[in-house]
Amino acid sequence: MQPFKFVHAADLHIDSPVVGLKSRNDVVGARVQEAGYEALDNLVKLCLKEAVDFLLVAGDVYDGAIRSPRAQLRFRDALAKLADAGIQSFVVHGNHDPLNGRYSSIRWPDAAHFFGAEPEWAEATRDGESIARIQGVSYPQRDVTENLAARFSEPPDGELFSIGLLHCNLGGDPAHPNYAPCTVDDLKAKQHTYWALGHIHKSGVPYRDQFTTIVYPGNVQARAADEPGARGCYVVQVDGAGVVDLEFRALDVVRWDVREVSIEGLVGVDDLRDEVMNALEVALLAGDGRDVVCRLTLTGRGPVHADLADPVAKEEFVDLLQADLPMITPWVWLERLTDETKPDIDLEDRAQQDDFLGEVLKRAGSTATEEFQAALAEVFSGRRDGLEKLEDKEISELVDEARWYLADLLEPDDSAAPAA
Ligand SMILES: [Mn+2]
Repeated sequence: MQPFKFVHAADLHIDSPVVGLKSRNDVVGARVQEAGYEALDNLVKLCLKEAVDFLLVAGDVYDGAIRSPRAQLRFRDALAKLADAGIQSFVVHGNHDPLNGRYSSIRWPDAAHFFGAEPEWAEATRDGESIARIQGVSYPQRDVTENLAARFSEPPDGELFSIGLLHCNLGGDPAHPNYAPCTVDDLKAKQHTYWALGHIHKSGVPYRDQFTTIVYPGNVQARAADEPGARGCYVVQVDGAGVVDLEFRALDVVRWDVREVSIEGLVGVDDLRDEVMNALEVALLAGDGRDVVCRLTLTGRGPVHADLADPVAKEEFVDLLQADLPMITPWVWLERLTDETKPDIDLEDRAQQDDFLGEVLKRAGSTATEEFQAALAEVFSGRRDGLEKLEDKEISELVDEARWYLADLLEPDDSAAPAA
């Protein structure tokens, strides 16, 4: 067996609309919109620089069922650049870009292989000699609930390294649509040495032993705050004995960052501004030279809680911070500031005080959940659609929220009271 090298990517989501970025900044909007294309360029550059033998793309090349000519041409040009350098590409389509979507008529390079709706074999070659065997399948339509892995076949012989290329939800991850669900055992049974998967946007190696390596590279560019951290692909080196070496490589150009800032110990809004700006600076450094979009959540309790209690005042504060950000590449943008702070009160201490609020907090804190269950029985009697009985844990959370709300409302101290 000859040693060889390939890149495994997936979920390019070319032409993905910018989700969840309420950007009031042209620089950020334009950059984020272009980011997917730049990540694709980075993928091509990486393949060329590493002089790999081939590229695998495990589905969701395009974001929408209606593919824009621009998206298809950019992808065609990417594969053509690789073809010019003698690099083959093998592509399957997933739930975002199934075969029954609208495609423009395009001449694809001969070195680009697209798999159809039935699992079929293709061969990767170098100088006319076969180096690996790839079996892949594309989604005929979006909703593929069948276990597509079951339709794969075992390699005809052990002479060539064999790879399965599949867009699927391994292990039925509830965080992702359950398309082509399958298990590690389903995949192992097919005896491919490497499973190049797509669909789950977070990179990882769900299974690995000396016979089988199963890999999700994740998406190449994050699309929203629920996709924080590095995004990229794997460079896979296979030695003469068929041993697999994996290396993750970041391709993203705009990094999403999610972090918390505690207001504990902060006295005034000037302190708060400094603290938020510090957190943004740390996020920028973590981006390693990339532009960064950051979502911050304020936590803890302290006097500045009262400064942000009014939603309008909070938005104005965010506007001010955003206006102060120097938008020079690499920049960091504050996408959202979520306020989960609590008033400057120790609830348990406060409950001990001998006044009205103390009495309310004591009563609410000591009431057993059964009493709340009884009081709520009427509401949750099943007469109203969609209302299910609350768990004890949910009741405790609601009681806790109510106690904080009452403390905020009834505390005579100016610093903790909401604006009148
Ligand atoms: Mn998908």
